[in-house]
Amino acid sequence: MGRRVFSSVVLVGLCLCWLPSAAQAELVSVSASVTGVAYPNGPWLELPQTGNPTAYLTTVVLNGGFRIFRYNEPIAPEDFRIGDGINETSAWLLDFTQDPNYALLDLSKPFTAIELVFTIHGPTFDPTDNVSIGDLGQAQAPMPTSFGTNVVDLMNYSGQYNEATIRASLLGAYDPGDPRFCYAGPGQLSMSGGDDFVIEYARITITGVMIPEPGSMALLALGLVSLFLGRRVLRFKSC
Ligand SMILES: [Ca+2]
Ligand SMILES: [Ca+2]
Ligand SMILES: [Ca+2]
Repeated sequence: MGRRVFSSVVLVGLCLCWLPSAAQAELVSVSASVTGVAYPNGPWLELPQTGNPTAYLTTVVLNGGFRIFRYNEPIAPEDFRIGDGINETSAWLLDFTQDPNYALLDLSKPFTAIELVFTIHGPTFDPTDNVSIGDLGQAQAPMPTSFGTNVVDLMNYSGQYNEATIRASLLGAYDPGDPRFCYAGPGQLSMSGGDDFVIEYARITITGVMIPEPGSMALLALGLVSLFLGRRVLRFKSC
């Protein structure tokens, strides 16, 4: 076997070894989070229990990045107290475009992992409460298992909360039609939760396929050309 043929065989061998790893997609993770303060140090607001209760429906108390309000007309004394973790709604916006890795995430391909982390406190735990993504509604929305930090795998949670629906929610725009909740454009998720807790922290981390960098594509093309030329040399020598 001549030296050129041997070199070509080595080249083809190297290319065959290298190509699968080059073609394999790399993964990238992006996160968005919101932080408030912990119960019972939250910004309680005591509204007077006189006057027109419906006027209170426009009152929003800010707890860091969380917006706390009474969803329905207040009736019980706790309804007039906003930020005490009883009978109230929290809303927040997760903005993934602030993560520098967001531009690297290929939104046209399914995500490989979606993790929700949230920390809640309050006077009385209610297992029927939930935290939801605006577009997906409260049906099957993640429910906390206890006060403190909850970690939820959202990839195949249930029903409306799966990879495809969450990715669609991230790609689209969501207008809640209610200024107390958060509008979410592309790259953002509008979330809310309630009604018997103060939320201190919320984060979603999404892992998906990384958009191939131009340098990697050029390298892949070079590998393919090398492979092609190597085969041409082998064929010529064997004639
Ligand atoms: Ca309250
Ligand atoms: Ca309640
Ligand atoms: Ca409740």
